[in-house]
Amino acid sequence: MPKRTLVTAGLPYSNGRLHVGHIGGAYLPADTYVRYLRACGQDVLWICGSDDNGVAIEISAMKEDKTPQEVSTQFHQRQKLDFEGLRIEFDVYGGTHQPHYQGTHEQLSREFFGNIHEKGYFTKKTSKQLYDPKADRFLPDRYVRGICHHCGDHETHGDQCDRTGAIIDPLLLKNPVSTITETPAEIRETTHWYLRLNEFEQPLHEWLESKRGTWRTSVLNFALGQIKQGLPERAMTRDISWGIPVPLDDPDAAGKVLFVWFDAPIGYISFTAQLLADRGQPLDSYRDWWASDDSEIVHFIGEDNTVFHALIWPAMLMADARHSLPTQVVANNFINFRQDGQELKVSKSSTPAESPVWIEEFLKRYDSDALRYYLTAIAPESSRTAFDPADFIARNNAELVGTLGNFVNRTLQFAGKYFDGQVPDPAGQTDADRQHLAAAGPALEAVGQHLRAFRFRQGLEELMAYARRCNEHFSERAPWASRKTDMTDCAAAIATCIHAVQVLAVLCHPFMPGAAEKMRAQLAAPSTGFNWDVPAPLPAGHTLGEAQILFEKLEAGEDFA
Ligand code: B3M
Repeated sequence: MPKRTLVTAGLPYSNGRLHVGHIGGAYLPADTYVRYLRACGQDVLWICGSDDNGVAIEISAMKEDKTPQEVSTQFHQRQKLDFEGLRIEFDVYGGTHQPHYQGTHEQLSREFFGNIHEKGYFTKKTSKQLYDPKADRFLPDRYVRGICHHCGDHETHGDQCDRTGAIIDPLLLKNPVSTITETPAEIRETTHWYLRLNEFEQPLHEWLESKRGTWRTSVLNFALGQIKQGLPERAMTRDISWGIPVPLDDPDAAGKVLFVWFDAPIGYISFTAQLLADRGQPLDSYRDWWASDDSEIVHFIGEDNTVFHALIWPAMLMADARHSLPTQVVANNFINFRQDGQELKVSKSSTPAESPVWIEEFLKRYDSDALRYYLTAIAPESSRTAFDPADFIARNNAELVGTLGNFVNRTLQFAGKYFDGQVPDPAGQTDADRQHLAAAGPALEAVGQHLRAFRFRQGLEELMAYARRCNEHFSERAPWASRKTDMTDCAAAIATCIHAVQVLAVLCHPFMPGAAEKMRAQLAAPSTGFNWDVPAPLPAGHTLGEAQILFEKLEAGEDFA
């Protein structure tokens, strides 16, 4: 039985467009992983969707003079198109407040909250909170900013330290200011339901320790470090109007909603449930994925989401006790944008709207595989990296066009020109040919090993190392010379290289699905999906497809603003 794996990537807030940093940090590695697992014959579900509730969407709506529903639907649709353009192909792209998903999402979120409440893990507490007297409302999370009480030397929002990701107690912020009216915040009393995270310190510690050797140390060190400092209780309800009403029959709950970080991860489950229901399966069949020892759950996230996926979400799952804990949390660092020697954060306010760092803009000018390649090559797996336009163009031209594309092109052009577009007879294969053929299996194994261990960058390097060997083999075998002296030898060399193109199509598929498909079309190979195995060589006499350019050469100094 192939293993079942459920893969998720952090649900993007539906209040902005996606940029290269989002993609390289979570969605692309996850999509690459999914494609690889499927090529290995595994049963996979790939789940994502928009995070539509909460403060961030409410603030955007306020600023844009729209309703939260309008804002979230607009960006939900935009993000969906961006993902499709990049060939990031989820099984479902739900949305916590999108009509088709909202019902199931709300139902499961209410059940979660109700269950944890019944088990007594919440403390109902009236406490002091920051309040904006001008806007006449409380200021949870990103509604307030002030000087970070951990670092003491920079401004941050009321949910977490923008620099280290640590949990913030908004009451400890120095000089807190409302982000709605920019007036100083006051302190007033309000009632909320707090999850006593401290009760899960021990089980979380044991669980995290059991992940040593399989999880990235950065994730473990961060999470274990937080436990060491002590996990504060966290309010799981909020004084805002956009979200899921607190499902309690208690007058103090009136007008309050669930904390967005309470319901958002439940979105992973509710979108799974909705997907399976849409496929005609019973609603609770999601439990085969979420509550079964045969299923693994892998979360891909950006670094700032670590505290939620490695501590708070697992604590919720432990409290609820009806679902499995994540098998793996793969957190990547941020990708900045390098311009004129400076590293900048991509942001709505400072990055020009037409800059190709926004995916919508990128796709108007460039091919998605070029971006998939570059973002994997600079994947921020152990530290922050930067998207550098000059480097993007240079690597596209040298590596994709000059190495990979060049090998595929020269091989297929040669077969087209001198062998009537057919696979030539391999009978005269030499030891060098046989050695090259024998390198295919180890190349697949090496790339696969890296992907299984979430080392996407090294996986891609192995692929390129194989592509370079292919090019060298072509050059060493010099078919342009043997064509004039020894046609049997020439035929064997080209047959060997055509087989290497077949192998490259398999290797490329997780990273650059478009290029892989183009290679297969040029080979006119039977379309049986991509299997992570050395493909059977196309037989001599097989008619190849039309040769076409795999990757476009880009001009230096293109229009990255
Ligand atoms: N929307 C945060 C973010 O986009 C949040 C992720 C939710 S994952 C359950 O960074």
